[in-house]
Amino acid sequence: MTQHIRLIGAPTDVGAGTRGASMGPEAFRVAGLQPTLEGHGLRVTDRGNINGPANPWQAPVSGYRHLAEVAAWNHAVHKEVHAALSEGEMPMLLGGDHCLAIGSISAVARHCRRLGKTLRVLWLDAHTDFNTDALTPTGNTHGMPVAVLCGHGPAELTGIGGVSPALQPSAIRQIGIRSVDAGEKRFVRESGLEVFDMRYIDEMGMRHTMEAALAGIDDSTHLHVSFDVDFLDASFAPGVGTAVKGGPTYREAQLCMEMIADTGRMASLDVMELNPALDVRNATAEVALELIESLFGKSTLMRRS
Ligand code: B3U
Ligand code: MN
Ligand code: MN
Repeated sequence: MTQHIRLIGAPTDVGAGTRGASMGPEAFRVAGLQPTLEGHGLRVTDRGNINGPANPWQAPVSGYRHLAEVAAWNHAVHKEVHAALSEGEMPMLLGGDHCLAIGSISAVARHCRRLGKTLRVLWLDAHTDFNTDALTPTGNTHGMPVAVLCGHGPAELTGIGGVSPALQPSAIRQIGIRSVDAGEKRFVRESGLEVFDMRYIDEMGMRHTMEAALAGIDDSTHLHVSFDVDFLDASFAPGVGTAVKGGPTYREAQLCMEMIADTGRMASLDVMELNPALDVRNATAEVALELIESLFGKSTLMRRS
């Protein structure tokens, strides 16, 4: 069956510490996202952009910046992502900053509960995004979505999707991690999140890392990929708000995506944190698009059996 992909743009940087991710969806369109995927035989519908409140650019209040606006955007994302899944299409959320994964993944979790599917989330990121109001050094909610999805955060966010926690830490595998705040690190350890950090990738290689992260996936698994573009090494993907050096190389990132495609189980996707204001001639959008092609099964010659 041909996969039918539904593109959902969420043009906001309301959860970020640097402005510009709000332009991400349009940069992907300019890079040719839809025709490129169609060129691989995929069906793609672009639903345009979700609307939401403007970024008020205020200081944190009780540990959070823009909580009301973040909640409004995430409710809207939840609704659209859930509608796509209910109508049998594969949602591809175009961020927007990574706080929107709260809306997206809570919708995926709700869909999985209804169908009795097992959810596995692959979180490709330089950051663990596991801060809380007490731990965050910034108040930016794009540093918090994983904690919120695991039930740690304000009711305005943990309650999106109706059931909190939306996820157990055991459903998540994080890959590419290289920047974790001090308190956040303790909380990650305590919560038992499975993190394949850059040291793990350096020592074991991307192939072994992905085999470990994808272990246990079967026919009943709904695989969700949350791709924060800052996962990639900043040397070839500079167009992100919080670039961190020492990330996966282009080849490592390609292998990561190819091995996800080989499972045949990816059923929803977020592509987040692209910041065209910091990019160079849309190169980061283009590189992210090349990786998305691999996620959908593009290979140089043919798949190895
Ligand atoms: N951990 C820091 C920085 C950060 C997290 N996610 C992004 N940046 N993109 C924070 O603000 O929580
Ligand atoms: Mn992130
Ligand atoms: Mn990140």
